[in-house]
Amino acid sequence: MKINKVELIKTAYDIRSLPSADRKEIAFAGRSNVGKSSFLNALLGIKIAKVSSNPGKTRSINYYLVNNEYYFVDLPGYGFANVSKTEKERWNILMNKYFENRANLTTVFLLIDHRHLPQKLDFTMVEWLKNLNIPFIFLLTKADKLKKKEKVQMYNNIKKSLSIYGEYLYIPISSKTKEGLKDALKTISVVLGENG
Ligand SMILES: Nc1nc2c(ncn2[C@@H]2O[C@H](COP(=O)(O)OP(=O)(O)OP(=O)(O)O)[C@@H](O)[C@H]2O)c(=O)[nH]1
Ligand SMILES: [Mg+2]
Repeated sequence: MKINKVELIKTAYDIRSLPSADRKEIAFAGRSNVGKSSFLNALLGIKIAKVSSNPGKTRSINYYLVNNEYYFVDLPGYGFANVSKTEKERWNILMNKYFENRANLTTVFLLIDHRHLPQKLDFTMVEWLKNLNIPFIFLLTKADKLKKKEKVQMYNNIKKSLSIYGEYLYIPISSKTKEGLKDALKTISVVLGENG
């Protein structure tokens, strides 16, 4: 799959504002600051998603229409400190409704920082997706920040800690060096049923 065209078509703060589920979509989920928006920008080859070193940049569900054919969805991150109870509740309700209502959702790409073991909320997200029978694939972000040896170690440790849930695909990526972006795009093409 080649990216030819990208448009931000919707910034939704509630479930009613989502575009109709009339085409295949994939979503990018993960802790706040893990690098979801950066990854989308790097993958799509365009600075379209807002990036910030302050966690909690993406609060809305952002819909990108790719090649006039697919929705790539940047989801608001979870797990940043200093967030009010009301805001957490809002996130919970929004995400719950999102995952339960998008019949066209093909796969969730769950981003985890390559440097750290998955945390409590990552496990919660995995359990959530499993319970709803939504397929998911892991992207290990910020791979550029690890030395070769550490990378191998962390890769194995992350995989091991999630093995209680089953066998999954793990793709190390870096939006900075572009490592893994081709692999990620190839996998995206496969889950969307594209050939090539
Ligand atoms: N070194 C390095 N830094 C990265 C990479 N990806 C993202 N970052 C940095 O990490 C910070 C957070 O990136 P974002 O893409 O905004 O993260 P996000 O997951 O969209 O965060 P929320 O919108 O808060 O959920 C920014 O300072 C980025 O520059 C990467 O591959 N390598
Ligand atoms: Mg973001």
